[in-house]
Amino acid sequence: MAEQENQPKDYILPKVWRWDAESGGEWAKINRPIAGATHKQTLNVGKHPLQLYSLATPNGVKVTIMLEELLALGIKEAEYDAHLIKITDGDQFGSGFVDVNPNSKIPALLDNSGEEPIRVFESGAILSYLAEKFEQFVPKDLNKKAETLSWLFWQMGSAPYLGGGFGHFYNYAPFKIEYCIDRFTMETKRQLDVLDKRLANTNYICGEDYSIADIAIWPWYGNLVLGRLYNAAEFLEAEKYTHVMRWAKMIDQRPAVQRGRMVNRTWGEPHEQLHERHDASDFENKTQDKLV
Ligand SMILES: N[C@@H](CCC(=O)N[C@@H](CS)C(=O)NCC(=O)O)C(=O)O
Repeated sequence: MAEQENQPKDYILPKVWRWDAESGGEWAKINRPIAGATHKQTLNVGKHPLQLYSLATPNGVKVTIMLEELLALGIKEAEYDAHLIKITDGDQFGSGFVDVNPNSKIPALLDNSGEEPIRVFESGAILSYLAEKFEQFVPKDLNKKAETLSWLFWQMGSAPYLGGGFGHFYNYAPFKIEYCIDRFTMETKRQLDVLDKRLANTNYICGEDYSIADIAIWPWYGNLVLGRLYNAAEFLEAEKYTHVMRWAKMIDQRPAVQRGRMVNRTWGEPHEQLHERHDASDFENKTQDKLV
């Protein structure tokens, strides 16, 4: 009986779709067809100029890597508080969070350094905002900037096929549907090949310089080939994308990347989990192995 419940049911398309049954799967409880806040919940605000509300998913990690890279350059104005948003508990639907991101998804950033707070949502917009604000990791030259922004937007347009498509049907869906897995595996492998062909000719995504394009792409495609995402490296034959693998390993060595991966992480090894970051010393003193 349990086995039967785990199979796709015959589906008769209704005239109008109604939200009357849970779709099943790990994310079913937080998925809703309507936007807006479900409850009042003010956000905590720390002492630093930048307030980040996030979780260490690939989209969240893009921003913590960027901030740690900026701090590694000695830019003190990039100091930040990273507050944990537990998306499985529905924190993204709290009224304070929705004020910062009406789309109810992490990451969301509040820049309190000026007279008026500036909100920024969408990880690509946050990377672009921070790169422009601090004049780092994006070229000034218009031709080179065009290339960097093209790859940044490539990531923003492509990753939903990897996460929402491949990752969802390969990993999270309550039953395996061959049609969906075939469709999104095909696209994911095509995207890996796009990157592989590019990285056969360049050291980093946009040439010799590390940029926001690498910072955006690595948490998804780097972690995928390193076997950290959906446990799918073997299924996708990740080792065949040799140039992506070389690049993924190179970026994985960066100290700021190693720190960025830990922030707002609530799973994995306790010494790699820093639930909230309010000070640079938190990496030494406040990881989960030190707190328990
Ligand atoms: N395009 C958005 C995607 C953000 C996104 O999908 N965030 C996920 C976690 S990776 C989330 O907050 N999900 C919660 C939900 O869907 O309710 C970005 O890049 O910022």
